[in-house]
Amino acid sequence: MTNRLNFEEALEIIKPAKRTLVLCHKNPDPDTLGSAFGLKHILEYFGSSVSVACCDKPSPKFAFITNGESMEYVEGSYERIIAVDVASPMQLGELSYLSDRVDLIIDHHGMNTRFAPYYEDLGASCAEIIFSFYKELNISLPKHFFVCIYAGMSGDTGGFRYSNVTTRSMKYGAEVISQGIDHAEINRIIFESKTLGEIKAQRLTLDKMELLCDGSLAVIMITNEMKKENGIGDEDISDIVNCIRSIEGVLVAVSIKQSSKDPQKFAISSRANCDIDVSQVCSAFGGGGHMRASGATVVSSDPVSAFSTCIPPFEKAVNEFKAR
Ligand SMILES: [Mn+2]
Repeated sequence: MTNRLNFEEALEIIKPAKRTLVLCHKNPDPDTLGSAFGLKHILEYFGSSVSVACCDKPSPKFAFITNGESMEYVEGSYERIIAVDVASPMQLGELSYLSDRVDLIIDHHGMNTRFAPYYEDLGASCAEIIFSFYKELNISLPKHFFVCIYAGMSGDTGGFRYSNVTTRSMKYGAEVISQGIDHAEINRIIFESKTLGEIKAQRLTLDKMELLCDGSLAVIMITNEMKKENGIGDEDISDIVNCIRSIEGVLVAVSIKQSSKDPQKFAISSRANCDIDVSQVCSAFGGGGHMRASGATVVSSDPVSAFSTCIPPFEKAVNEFKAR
């Protein structure tokens, strides 16, 4: 039995006024946040009361999307749960126990595990889907809705630069900008503003990274000990994979981050600069994502064994690509 919903069916789930919980994926990025808070405007338009929750605290710099809400999950009698930009129960992190109560998944990951009724559209961002709902509904929403949508679209396309950008992305981007939002300021916050902790994490990353496969594979492992020694927190290392990805000649960049809460858990983030399908490597570890941006969590006794579990499959993928 398929639980795939078409556009109209998804809208029919969204419209009734209900107490609603919207769930974001762990390590919340501008797309999951922008999609959730954008959807909140649509739901509120139809008379719903809406809470947005995430297992991880969003970076304070995204307060322009979240309005500074804590997004902590509060137990409540929700009549409807909607997950946005969430590809699998695992991506809900500590809130994954809510996955079997989800009524609707709205997602653009090609690898969604479809753990609940889902509406899927393989556009560049989940925010594009939320914007397509708004267009169909033909309703009037506050300016903040467009701020949320722009943040999501720009976040997942690297400022409308990545290979996932389509003519629809540009068209929607233009429509959103025409609402008079400060798009330059949104891009500055997302891409150019870093906390001191993030800069410290970058320095540590450049210092400790390793180049494998003759410089084609860049790897950084951040252990809890390294975090402590350098005075950096988990919120500071969310983006380090992009820091090593920009090195000339690197085809794939991988970060491995030891969990502060459970030291035997290691979060892998991978990025490809070419047509190496890193989601395939990550799916072997029970993770997934997009072809050029993917992640997984690996359980390992210590950082050294985590490294020797995670890295060889990436080396293999890079070497095979180079041998083509
Ligand atoms: Mn996304």
